Amino acid sequence: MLPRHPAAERPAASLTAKLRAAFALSLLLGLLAGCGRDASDPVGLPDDDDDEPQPVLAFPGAEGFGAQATGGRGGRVIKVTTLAASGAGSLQEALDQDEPRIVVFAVSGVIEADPIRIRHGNLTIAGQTAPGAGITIKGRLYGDDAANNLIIRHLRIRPAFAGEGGGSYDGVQLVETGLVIFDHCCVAFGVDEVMGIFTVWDATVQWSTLCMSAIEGHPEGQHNYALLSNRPRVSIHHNLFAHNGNRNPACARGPVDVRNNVVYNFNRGFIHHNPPSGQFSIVGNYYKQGPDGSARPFVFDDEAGEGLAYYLADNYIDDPGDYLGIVGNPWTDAVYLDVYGGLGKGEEYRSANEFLFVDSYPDYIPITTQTPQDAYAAVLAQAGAWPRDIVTLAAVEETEQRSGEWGARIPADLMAGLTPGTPPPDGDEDGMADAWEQAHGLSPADGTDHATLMPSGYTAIEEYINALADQLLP
Ligand SMILES: [Ca+2]
Ligand SMILES: [Ca+2]
Ligand SMILES: [Ca+2]
Repeated sequence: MLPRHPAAERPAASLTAKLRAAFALSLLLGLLAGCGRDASDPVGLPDDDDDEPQPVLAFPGAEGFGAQATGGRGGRVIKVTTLAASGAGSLQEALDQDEPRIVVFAVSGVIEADPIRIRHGNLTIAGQTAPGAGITIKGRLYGDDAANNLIIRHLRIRPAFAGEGGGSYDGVQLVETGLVIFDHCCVAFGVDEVMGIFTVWDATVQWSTLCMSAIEGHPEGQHNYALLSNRPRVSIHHNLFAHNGNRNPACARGPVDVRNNVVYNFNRGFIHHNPPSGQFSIVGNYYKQGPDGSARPFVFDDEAGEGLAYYLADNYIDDPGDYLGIVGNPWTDAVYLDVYGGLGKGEEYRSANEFLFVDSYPDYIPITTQTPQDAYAAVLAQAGAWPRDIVTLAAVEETEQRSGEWGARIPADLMAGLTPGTPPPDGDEDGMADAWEQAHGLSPADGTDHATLMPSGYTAIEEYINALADQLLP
């Protein structure tokens, strides 16, 4: 199951086949590590078909269509030791390596580089390892074609575009890429979109913030848009979209799952910009009107491709004076129609029943679904990269207080309020702290035991970085 190079329309492998592959991988990793756990040591792997374990996901808590990314699992651990834009020990140098790799950080602060470029896939970026202040890229994060299989966590992307001609200037932009999960990332100040994932499939964007898109610099004029997607199998859940006028998100090719997001101070919420096809679940989202924009939650264009169907349920609209409460069926909700007009499509495209993607797509991991009110509280409490920076804190506070305004409000000091720390001792330089290794039966004098398969089914370095991510959350 590693490395994996998914093709755009490749049928999903069966879960059973995946688990067998995982089992084979575990044996391989154990042998490679040279210090495999005792054969009798339970590793949570199947001993017969009736006793299959839970699949090992990108990380515990990964959900949706991108949840089974493996990133750099089993590969090299590369430690970023400088905030320099390039050169020895830099993030860019780590991204330039063409092999499975897990990138950890011995520094925290601002990396001023535009763009930072992901040149090869099979990559995990573990921003949660950056001591004290996390990592902010002052610039864009772009990927090359076919840089497949990415796990990106706890990273802030804060580009600062000036001038004109920003027609394709996004905060994050991936192209022709499959199997991607963004978790607890903060992206702001995009000129075209905050996140351009137009040609990305098998993808999840979760627990992230997409905020304060720029209102200047685009040839079409004001173009403060959030997220654009035009490939199938995309999950967008538990994110904060704040101060983006449009594309919150824009997705055109189902299956797409847009669930439990908070959308604040917007003109249009979910929308198409390309002929749509397939199934769209739009469930449990919270749409909050702000000072700018008309706060129209659903905008479906008049084109209809193969298998087009929408399932809308339990979406909350907080638009004082116009609409306050859950909209069940917007096609028949007289108040909704009066305030926001039609949806752009007839009710014949509405599905009365929820799509059970898990039945049709074995790689799909169902999203833990909350009420929109609970999702609102959870997203504002937890979304984004931790520790939160001044930009995310402002976006969250303004969403709570129904304040703020559109535009890229780029602070002079991106690290305001944050204090870089020092990393814990890691004598063997395998990315895992000495003390953690000792507490988990590993050797702080063995620089190769990061690939040891742990009882959880994750490799040791993954278990370490996953624990660090958990510890960051409030
Ligand atoms: Ca774009
Ligand atoms: Ca170590
Ligand atoms: Ca070690």
